[in-house]
Amino acid sequence: MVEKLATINVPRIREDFPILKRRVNGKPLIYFDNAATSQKPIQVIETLDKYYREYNANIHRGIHKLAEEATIAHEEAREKIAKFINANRTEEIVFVRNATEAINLVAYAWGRANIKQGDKIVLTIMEHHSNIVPWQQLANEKGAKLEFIKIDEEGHLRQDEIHELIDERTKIVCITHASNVLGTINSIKEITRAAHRFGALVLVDAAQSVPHMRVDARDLDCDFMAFSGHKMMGPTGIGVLYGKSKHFENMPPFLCGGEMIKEVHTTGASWKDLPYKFEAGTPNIAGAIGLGVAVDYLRNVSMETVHDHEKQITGYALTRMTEIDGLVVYGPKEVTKRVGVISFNLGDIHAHDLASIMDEEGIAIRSGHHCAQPLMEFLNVPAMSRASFYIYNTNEEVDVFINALEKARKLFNP
Ligand code: C6P
Repeated sequence: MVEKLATINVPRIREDFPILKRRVNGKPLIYFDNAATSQKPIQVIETLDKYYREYNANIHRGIHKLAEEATIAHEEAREKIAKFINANRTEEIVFVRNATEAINLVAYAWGRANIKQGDKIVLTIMEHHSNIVPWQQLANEKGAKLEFIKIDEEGHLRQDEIHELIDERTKIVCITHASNVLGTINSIKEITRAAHRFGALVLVDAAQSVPHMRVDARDLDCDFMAFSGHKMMGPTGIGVLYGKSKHFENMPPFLCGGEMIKEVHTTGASWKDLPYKFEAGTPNIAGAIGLGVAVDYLRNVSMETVHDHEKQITGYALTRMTEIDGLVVYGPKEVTKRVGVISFNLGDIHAHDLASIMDEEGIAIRSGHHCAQPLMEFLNVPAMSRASFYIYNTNEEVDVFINALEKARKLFNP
């Protein structure tokens, strides 16, 4: 457990992240690829180590001591996550591998049972591929139609399209809470109000919001919410699907096999109660327990503090980036309207070349289409570079990054 931090103490927080002591290409590592995956605090690393050293066992079936300890720790993690996003009930939290699997679960289990020919699925143009392709597959299979809410010049969803596209034929609206490219924070409550008026459900892709700001599933009133543990200081291979229990209860299972059944006969089978109906096979036990500790860590810092720090560093970086000639930043200008993700291009330098130059300086950024090709097509941009921040990043690191950008600019445009 970390001590409660009244205000953010970044040097103290950095001590919890052993990887931040690394040097890359002879330079101190500057990790600005947090939207891809975050680094892990020692509390999470030690939790995984302790689990495998001291109480590794399969859960929900063993009578022995180790099985009992592992089961308790796994279910405590579920409770922590339910509280963290203010779910109504613990059984509304289903453990999956990642946000991608969570969305696929809904598209297969809810989608196959509820979508018919002629129905509409409304997405937005800023969705990650994980929140597009499962719906394309479903729509192809059922003869349903996909429609995309587009964005204005600043990267905000177009109000007119929200109200035009969500209509009586809409069965589900699938929307990212925060864009992994533009950083835009979408107004989910407005979407849920618009969708529920027509009896449509709302799935929120919260992969880029839950790690960085307070997210209250009950307040948003969304029907489903998907996020990944690895982007919020937890281990890889563990993610969460939140769903209102009334929907989960009426949905058929997604994957079938052990752990999710009540009884099996040669003639058929019956399902366990929620949430186990959706958790077939041996789960990622260590991953779930590790994610619970990541949630403890974030709660101790406080999500308000996390968000405030990221707003501060994003604002500082945006201001300093205006000093670089030929640098174009995408997404909202106002720092309160975005998470700590800044996508950009610098003159004619290809995003991958820029990322390589940054790497030489020990700076990890991402480049490419960021798994958002429809957005890239809409903006008519082949690729972007992206810096994304977390609570352990500092303004001093931003200064090093700005110097490296200026160096790259001079290299390509002497
Ligand atoms: N975005 C990025 O660098 P998974 O891979 O299932 O943990 O997360 C998928 C996903 C879904 N939605 C959004 C908004 C995301 O940003 C991501 C992951 C990473 O932007 C990897 S492409």
